[in-house]
Amino acid sequence: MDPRDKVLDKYSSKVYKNRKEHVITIKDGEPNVISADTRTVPGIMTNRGCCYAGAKGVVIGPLKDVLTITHGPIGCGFYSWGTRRNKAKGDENTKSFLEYCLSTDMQETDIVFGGEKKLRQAIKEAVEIFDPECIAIASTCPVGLIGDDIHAIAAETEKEYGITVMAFSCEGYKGVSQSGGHHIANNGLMKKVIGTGDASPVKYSVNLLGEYNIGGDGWEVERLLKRIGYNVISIMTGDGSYATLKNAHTADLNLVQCHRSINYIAEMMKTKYGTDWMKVNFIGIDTTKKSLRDLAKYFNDPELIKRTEEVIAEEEASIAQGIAACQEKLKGKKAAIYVGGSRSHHYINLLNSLGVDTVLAGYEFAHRDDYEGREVIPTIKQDADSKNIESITVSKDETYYKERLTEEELEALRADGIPMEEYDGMWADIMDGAVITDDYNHFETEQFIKELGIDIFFSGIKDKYVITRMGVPSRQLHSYDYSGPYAGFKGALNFANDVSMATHIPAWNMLTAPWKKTPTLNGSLGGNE
Ligand code: CFM
Repeated sequence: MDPRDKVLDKYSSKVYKNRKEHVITIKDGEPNVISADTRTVPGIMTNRGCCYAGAKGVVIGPLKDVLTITHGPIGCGFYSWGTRRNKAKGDENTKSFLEYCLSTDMQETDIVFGGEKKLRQAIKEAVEIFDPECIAIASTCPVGLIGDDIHAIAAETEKEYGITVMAFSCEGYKGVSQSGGHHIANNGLMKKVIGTGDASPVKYSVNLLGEYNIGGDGWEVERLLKRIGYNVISIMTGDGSYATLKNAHTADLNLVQCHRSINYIAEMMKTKYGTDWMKVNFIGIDTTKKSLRDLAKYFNDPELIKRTEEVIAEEEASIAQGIAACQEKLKGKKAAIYVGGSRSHHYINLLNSLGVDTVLAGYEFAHRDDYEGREVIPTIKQDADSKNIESITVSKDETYYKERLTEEELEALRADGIPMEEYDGMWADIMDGAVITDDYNHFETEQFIKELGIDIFFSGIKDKYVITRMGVPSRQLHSYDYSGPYAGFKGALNFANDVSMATHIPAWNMLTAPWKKTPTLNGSLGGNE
């Protein structure tokens, strides 16, 4: 039996029927269709988060000058406070509230009699203490159940205090994972923030979308872009701000790093403001080089193209020696990558360049297009859960709409291999024979470690210590443990060093994990064990 069949064989027939669509082995030349973005089988220890995590934790939370109030019991606010390493710095022009955790701390009486009064009071106190320009209200489960009208309160308090108040009905139970929360947050930013600024457009300007500055990734990408001569108008949303996001519509081009969490804004900005978007990947050396070159080709300015090559040459030279040393140590190793909705794909190329094969990969909450490519979107069936997430339509903005490149020019770029308004899925880079598990769980993690002989496992805090206790090195790819940045050239070297260290710590030679000693078969022969 191949490893996939062996693992799935342990499930009951009912669970097997579901999981066989989510766990597949990649075969060359096959369409390799996978089931994704569907409900987890009850009882399975999945690694997913909730809608509130996607809206508040991922997209809204990193906006440093937005004061986010979690409307719900205290646990939701507390456990989403400071746990994701989306770094940010305030300065003389922009306040940063990221250190704070604001919650309405709903109690039983609020659930019985309603929490609206408490929310109004919380907004009043927040305005008095922090004097923010923008407040975000993020609802958690009970608010949706008891029906507090957070949108009415947002409209009221907005008038009362003369600031922007956004309300997000991102109750945890909505949709099947945090992915629904991304969509809700994207809609809110589009409705209330983007396009409300009055800055004048500047030359060679870009927004960086789907970059959350985990471990400083966004800062590293911004440094590269600025070195070449681009103006970064806003970053969505790592170290991002309400102040800069308001003027995002003035940028010439949107660069999309994590399409899963932010493709909605990219598409809506194209319709509303005519902003073109391009898929980029600043994780990996070859991919960073390609993204920078694609970007230069979009603007098609000889000076920019020349500067791009100079920066690439300098940056690459500065890491060459370090990368070569790591390649020596890592060649032939086998990796597993389980992250949320785009990183599992984004890191494959970087690992490849270090000589590491990804033999097992999966996402927590990706949609089929993240695996199979954007072109499958029209074939994805809507179900009751996806219909439960608000979807908004936008139209051309009378004042700010501007066509950047013509459709013919965009087609010519596409023909040149530049991903304008398109992206590949994981299939484009994963090796034949790799096992893919969508919405992965603890059971499969353990079983595949045993079956596939994994040398290094990239995932998150929830499974990190299960994996290390099995004697397998583990690095967190959500938070980068305490390290980073991993983006760009210098980031690639940080990553290579961290992986080399993780796999070469002498401690691994001093222990044999229990499962390695357990016989796979037990039996007796002639009365002897
Ligand atoms: Fe995008 Fe992310 Fe990811 Fe994501 Fe996330 Fe994250 Fe992630 Mo953790 S936005 S989909 S919801 S790249 S928090 S910065 S690492 S699961 S793969």
